Amino acid sequence: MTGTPLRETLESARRGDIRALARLMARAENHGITEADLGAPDVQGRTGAAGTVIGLTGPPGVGKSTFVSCLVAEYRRRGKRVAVLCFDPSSPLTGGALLGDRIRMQEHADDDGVFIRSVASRGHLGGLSVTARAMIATLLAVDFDVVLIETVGAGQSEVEVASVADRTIVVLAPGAGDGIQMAKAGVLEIADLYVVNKADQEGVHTMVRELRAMVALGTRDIPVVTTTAARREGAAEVIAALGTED
Ligand SMILES: Nc1nc2c(ncn2[C@@H]2O[C@H](COP(=O)(O)OP(=O)(O)OP(=O)(O)O)[C@@H](O)[C@H]2O)c(=O)[nH]1
Ligand SMILES: [Mg+2]
Repeated sequence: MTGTPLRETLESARRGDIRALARLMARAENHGITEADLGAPDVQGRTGAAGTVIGLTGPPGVGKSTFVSCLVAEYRRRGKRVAVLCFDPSSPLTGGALLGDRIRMQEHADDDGVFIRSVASRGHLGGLSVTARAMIATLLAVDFDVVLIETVGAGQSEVEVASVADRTIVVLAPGAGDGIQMAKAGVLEIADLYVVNKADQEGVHTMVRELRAMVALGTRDIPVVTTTAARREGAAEVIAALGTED
């Protein structure tokens, strides 16, 4: 991006120039753009109503990416521009989960209103949240309506990402969701909404009951919604439960 001022590149990206957006995002990922850069009056531009940032986290394999793809489809149906960032804390060398993300979200590959990027988050200088913040701020600055952030596992990076999201969804599934381990890691506490995915499988009712019992002990009323992402069921209900509808 040498030579091209940030403001010009932002303008191009806003007009739908995908390569300009890709350049901006690479720069944000490499700490070449800070939130302060984007907040400066001369580059902030016309972003009046900022978009919504939704974080999704949960144990490996519960169907986060499959569900994110459903959410993207539902938001697109409502005319929203949607960006997805998948943060993978595993080694950049394995790339396994990143490949999985790509396959799950393939259906949106040709849609200009959808931007999807996987980020191998291990080894990021200055912590994941710095990178995440810069990338999210960039996406909001180019007028994406919804930014979805997927993180895997049950550790610190999830809690960090939740701190940059407006709403955080913890995705679980019967059998796979180690609730106790997640509770210990503080992951369950960051939820604004629980999604119990794989509702087509056994054990979903028990899991919902246990989560509701847990919620009842707390001070916040956190909705529990079941989904079957593999059958594209539940995204509209989740959006309604998030309360982010226009
Ligand atoms: N039975 C059933 N399987 C599902 C459902 N949703 C997703 N799956 C399957 O679960 C597997 C994992 O799905 P992913 O979407 O990759 O899960 P993930 O949570 O993103 O996985 P990681 O990113 O690796 O943590 C895939 O084989 C999906 O097809 C569902 O609603 N029901
Ligand atoms: Mg995934």
